[in-house]
Amino acid sequence: MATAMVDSGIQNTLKALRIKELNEGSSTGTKFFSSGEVIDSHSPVDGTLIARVRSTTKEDYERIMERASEAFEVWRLKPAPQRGEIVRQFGQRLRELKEPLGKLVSYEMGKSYQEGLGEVQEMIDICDFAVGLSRQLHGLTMHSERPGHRMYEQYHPLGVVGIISAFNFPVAVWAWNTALAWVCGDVCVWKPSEKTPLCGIACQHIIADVLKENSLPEGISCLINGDYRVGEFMTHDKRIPLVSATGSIRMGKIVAQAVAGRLGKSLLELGGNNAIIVTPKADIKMTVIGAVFGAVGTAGQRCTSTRRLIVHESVYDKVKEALIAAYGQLRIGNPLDETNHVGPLIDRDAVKMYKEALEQVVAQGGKILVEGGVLEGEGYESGCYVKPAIAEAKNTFEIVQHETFAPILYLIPYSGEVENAIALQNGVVQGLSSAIMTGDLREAEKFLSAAGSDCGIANVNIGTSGAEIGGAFGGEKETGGGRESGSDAWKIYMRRQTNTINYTTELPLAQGIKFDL
Ligand code: UN1
Repeated sequence: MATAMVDSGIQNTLKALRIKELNEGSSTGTKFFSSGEVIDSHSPVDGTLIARVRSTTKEDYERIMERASEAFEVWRLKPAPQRGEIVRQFGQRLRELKEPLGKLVSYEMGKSYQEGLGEVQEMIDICDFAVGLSRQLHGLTMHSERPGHRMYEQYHPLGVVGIISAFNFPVAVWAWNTALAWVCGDVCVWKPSEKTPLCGIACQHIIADVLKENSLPEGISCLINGDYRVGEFMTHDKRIPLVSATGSIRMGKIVAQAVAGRLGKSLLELGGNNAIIVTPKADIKMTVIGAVFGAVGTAGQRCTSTRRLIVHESVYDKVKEALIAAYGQLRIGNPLDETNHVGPLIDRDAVKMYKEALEQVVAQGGKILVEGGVLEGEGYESGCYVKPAIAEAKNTFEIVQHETFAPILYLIPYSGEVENAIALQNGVVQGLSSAIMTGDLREAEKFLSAAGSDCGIANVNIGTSGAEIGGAFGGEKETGGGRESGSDAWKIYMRRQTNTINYTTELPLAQGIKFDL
């Protein structure tokens, strides 16, 4: 049950990340091994069985939770800047391992090597952010209404944070959560997607080494593997005050209800149905670059992928033609070959959903502008490579209202003022990312106003994907309302305590209440 045969470049990558040591029953290579049923990790790049990983049983989970809880006792009392130092070392290790980890992300998940490296860069960036943050976990000081009293607030660690992440960002989303949670004094239990278990193991190895070198308990970072049933261990576990989950709206609703049922907190980053509005004042060249990268980058499998292009009728034909020409240039193939633009979808189930979506858009009255299809033949043996497609559609089509995790772009015309485009953009249940392409200040400001985009992210003259870590990341409506990574997203990983201290020999009551004995 050891690593299956893969080509030598990948063997070296696995070796650098110590994944070659994998064998049955010790899937994490650390003391936190799991012993449940086997999960196969197939690369969508070439269909190879890269490795087999054991999933986590309930007994394993209990053991891991014990270790996590013990580690929390130690970790929460370490001064935050010292916790930041550990995260700094982790970021340094990521710098050293950027290439092999980026390559594993590319090979196991299927995104381009450049995007794999970009994902590791996001991890490094959030570590840097968290290191600075470790000296800035500020609360406020307030004036007490009572004489001789001082009032302030402070933030304390929460405890064990549960992280459930998706296959499409198999390493970065974990880091957004852990880097912050760790400086906040929390310990983390992570369930990566069962579609990308090796990325999880690689990350666990990296942090486990850093913890060991610093004589810290490995329970600060724990890994569990498996499908939704393993995720349910955490959502139902009262010892986990916060569950951060990234995935589909369907999954998010289940997680939210389970966690709310025990009055825990959840941080949800769910589906998007992101649009770019293209007004008559748009720069068409910029629009095409932003739209094409947004729609076909990561083979349309980002939460932030551009799914809808809402184009003013006066520039509609021009934009349409430019897009068709650009799609004609796209090279689809092995994502480790840097000359290719589009890699495979994650698996054949995803291909099936892609095909169904294209059938449905036609059945619902849409018109295909750039033909899709599944690629066959040499280099496409995994059966996961598809052609990015464009369809003319109406916003109200049921399929357009739905997030299909595939490179399908819907072109939707609008007429009249920008308000009409904003109404279309907001006319979906999801609220993650949005963008407007315009050189007109009034249009841009309307889009950003309180009557503008209802999304968590609203960009001007930038596409919908590729957010930087410094801003809070997440969305409204059925995207779940959570915020991760930058700005003050750290606050969800801590509990706030208000402290009032009386330094007099009297005990005056607030609100002027008299209670004389
Ligand atoms: C996701 O798809 O879940 O903004 C995250 C972006 C990336 C993160 C996407 N920085 O496209």
